[in-house]
Amino acid sequence: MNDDCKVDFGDYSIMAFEWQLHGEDLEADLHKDGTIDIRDLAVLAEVWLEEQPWPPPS
Ligand SMILES: [Ca+2]
Repeated sequence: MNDDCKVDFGDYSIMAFEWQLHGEDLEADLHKDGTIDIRDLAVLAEVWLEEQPWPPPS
């Protein structure tokens, strides 16, 4: 989320800041539904501490 190609506490803090917010331009809306909730946290947990381009290449 913070564009350093690594999933760590920098990203977690962005999610925590946006937690339970609603909107279209939320950085932490990984499960694209316009809300920051447990589904986005699940996506973050899946890639925790991985280093890769984000979004992943399709
Ligand atoms: Ca979401």
